[in-house]
Amino acid sequence: MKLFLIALLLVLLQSTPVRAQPDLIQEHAPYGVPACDTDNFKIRTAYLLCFNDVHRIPSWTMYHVKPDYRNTPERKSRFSSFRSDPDLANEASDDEYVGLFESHGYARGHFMPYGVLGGDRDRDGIYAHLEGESDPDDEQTVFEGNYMSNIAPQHHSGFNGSPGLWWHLERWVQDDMVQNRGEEAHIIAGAVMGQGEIEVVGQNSNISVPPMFYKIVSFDATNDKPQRVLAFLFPHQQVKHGRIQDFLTSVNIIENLTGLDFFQDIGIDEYEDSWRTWERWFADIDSTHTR
Ligand SMILES: [Ca+2]
Ligand SMILES: [Ca+2]
Repeated sequence: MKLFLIALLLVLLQSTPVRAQPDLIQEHAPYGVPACDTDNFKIRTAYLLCFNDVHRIPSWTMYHVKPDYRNTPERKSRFSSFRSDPDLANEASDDEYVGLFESHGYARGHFMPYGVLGGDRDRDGIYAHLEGESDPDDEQTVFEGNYMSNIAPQHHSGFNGSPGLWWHLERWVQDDMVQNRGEEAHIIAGAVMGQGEIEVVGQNSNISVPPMFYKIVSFDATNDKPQRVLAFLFPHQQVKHGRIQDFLTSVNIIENLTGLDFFQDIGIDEYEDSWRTWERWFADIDSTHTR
């Protein structure tokens, strides 16, 4: 018995520490988690997911962005393939998106973006790499970001791809603010489904196309700046018309449209138009993504 316990202890000491789920919730959603059915709520290393099994797309994802997470492996071969989600049954398959680009101009749009799936998340000094030594745990973190449950149809030319609004906002956050300026952010990326008729696509016409998307970006307080929250609400555009900051609104309006309650655990002014925050803290920052 004693030998068995010693052997067990040795095995435990050697195995890679897996981060506990409460730690991941605290990392990705320090201001509170909006409501989600238990079966559709998934905790991943790089993000939290609330999946919508009726529409077969995410309702929302929440994720922390910091400079180390920009160290994503090159998006090729095993890192570029979309994967089915082993923890959900009703997400769309990669095959169901085949032909949608040609027929509708729809890409497979990540909610939690590929560009911030990297990093040495288990702090063992090894990263996920396409070639050479590669950390299997950090690889798994990237694979989870490519699960089809993190994907919805998005217009490629005006929205998901360059120079679309979704693309510009992702790049502005991850390149200009996080990578170049060293900021950290907590982001909620989600879909607004609305009350009217919703476009459906796919061989069985059962993948919904959201009419609007939102992103609430909360930059963490720094030595000389307070927490700064920006709430973006984007119509799902076929052609980009307007700059990302032209689509700022209040957190409250997004709560109203989605029925969700964000920032439950802190007192921020959810009624304030986040354009004011933009003017005060971001308008002077020169960026190709805000022109
Ligand atoms: Ca590692
Ligand atoms: Ca709230």
